[in-house]
Amino acid sequence: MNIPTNSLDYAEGHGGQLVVSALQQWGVNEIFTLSGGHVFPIYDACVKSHLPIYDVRHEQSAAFGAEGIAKLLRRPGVCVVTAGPGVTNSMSAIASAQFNGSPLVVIAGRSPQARWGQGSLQEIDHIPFISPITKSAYTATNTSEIFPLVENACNEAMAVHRGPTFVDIPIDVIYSNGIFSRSQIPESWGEKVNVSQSINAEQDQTAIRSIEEVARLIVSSRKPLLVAGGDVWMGSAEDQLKVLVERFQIPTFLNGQGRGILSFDHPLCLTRTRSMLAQAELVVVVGTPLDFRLSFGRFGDAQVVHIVDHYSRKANHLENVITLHGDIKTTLIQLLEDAERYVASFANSSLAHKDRQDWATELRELESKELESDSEIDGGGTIPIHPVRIFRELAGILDRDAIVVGDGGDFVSFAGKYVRSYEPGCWLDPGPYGCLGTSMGYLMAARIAHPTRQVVGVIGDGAFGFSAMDVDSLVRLKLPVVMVVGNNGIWGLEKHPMKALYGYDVAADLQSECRYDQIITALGGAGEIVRDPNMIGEAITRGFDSGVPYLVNVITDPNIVYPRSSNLA
Ligand SMILES: Cc1ncc(C[n+]2csc(CCOP(=O)(O)OP(=O)(O)O)c2C)c(N)n1
Ligand SMILES: [Mg+2]
Repeated sequence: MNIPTNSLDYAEGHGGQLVVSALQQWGVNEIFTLSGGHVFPIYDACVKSHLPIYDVRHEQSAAFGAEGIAKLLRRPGVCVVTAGPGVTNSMSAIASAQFNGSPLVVIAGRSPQARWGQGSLQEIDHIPFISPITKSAYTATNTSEIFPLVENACNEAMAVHRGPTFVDIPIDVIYSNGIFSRSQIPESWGEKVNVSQSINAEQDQTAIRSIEEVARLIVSSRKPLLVAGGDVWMGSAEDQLKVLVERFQIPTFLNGQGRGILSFDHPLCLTRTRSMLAQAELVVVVGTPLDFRLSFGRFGDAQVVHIVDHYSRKANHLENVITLHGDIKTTLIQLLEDAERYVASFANSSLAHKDRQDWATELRELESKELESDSEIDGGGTIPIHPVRIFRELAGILDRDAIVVGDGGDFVSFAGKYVRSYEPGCWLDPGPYGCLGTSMGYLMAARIAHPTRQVVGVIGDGAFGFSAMDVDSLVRLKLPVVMVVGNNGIWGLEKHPMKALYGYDVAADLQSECRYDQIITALGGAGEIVRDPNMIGEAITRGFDSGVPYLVNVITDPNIVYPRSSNLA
């Protein structure tokens, strides 16, 4: 969905009503918030329009919740925060949304315009510090600007390359009445209110020429590999991607929101053999940056092709990469057409070539061997539990459309490797900004977006602490989810590297065997502690059956280190 579902030419009311009318054009069906008098009129409008309000215990969860909705439903996710600290508390989540290309729309209160500079409560100019982490950040200086600014924020957030946008509204402006009339937008508002902007970037002409070249490479390469990421999902291009890899039999890795575009059991889906990227002749990377997760785009001698949704996503640190930019779905459709033409006109395409078939077979066999060794890795019945054992148990319990939220260090790296994704839009990780504390917001979003599916969080004990109080919101708002905490009693991803570097570590220990399950019980949910690996499965099943937020506190072995090969810095 790349256009507003319902475009209004006229709206009137107090500032809150103008905000909500503008949001509803995009099918926005909820807001996440933490209370503040600066934004009461928005609540009033939500109540009158029957728009659900999800109120949380820390603005980080409001912003992550809204970002989660944006990622799962591919439309603007909206949080409403109060002036000053409400905004500063949201900033890590806004920065995460920028890294993830998520259409997060942040509407904030602001101290009164009429008294600006006189020292009102929470008076701070948000725009200078919010601008660098958003696509646009504006202040509504009169009530009639509110509707077009909020509309613009949604359009801009959804336009490629997607990302967060921000509007703040002074308290004296939002409490006043105003009208919006599309035919009467003053030209003097300029780019601030550009309601006629095009939503999608034009397909670039030079890109169209390069598409032919890439098609030729795909057809003629004897050792191709493909990597697809979140912008394929966000650009609704998952079907085209699947057709491309199936038609041209390209073994494929998926990362971030791209997971599940090929199901885990698809013969072309690879999860364990990333090191083979360095052996490929051609690596096509679609809809994900060439960052630390992909060895900064350096794959041995492979020719690298990078397909991105906007020219700003080009990897400027690399040379000799062929970059195609423009709407990903359109690019893939064109690529498919050109590749078919190339196959038809050149009998010597390598599609049927033995080398190419051997390559696919080699990868498949390697992948199968790695998968078979899972049961050796997870330590079987060892106590304390090996974290990988948890994912073996989960694999037997989760439905194919279950939503898995990951928040933590090593525990989430294990999750990334061992969780099986079968459908797109079922995996929420923090993304390349790597911010701990996403889980409660993302879990709320998952439950709201998909009320009947299994929703499970896999959360490090350290990560859990960042948003633990928002278990209260899950309970209060009746959003049942299962949280599996990998409790190794340490900040694992920091403790082990520090020890390796210095021979000792500091500031990396947490309480051993802390009863996180009792926190959730105290807050009105339920939970249990698990020390025996044979009890993990039953405990998780009890969680799904409980109908309340449920925490399975699994005591894991602090000596297990995730075997990390990627260079984080
Ligand atoms: C907000 C934030 N603070 C600090 C970090 C640095 N950091 C990355 S992983 C990690 C450890 C996470 O510990 P835990 O959630 O218990 O997972 P474990 O590594 O122990 O499995 C830390 C502190 C971060 N990524 N984000
Ligand atoms: Mg830990």
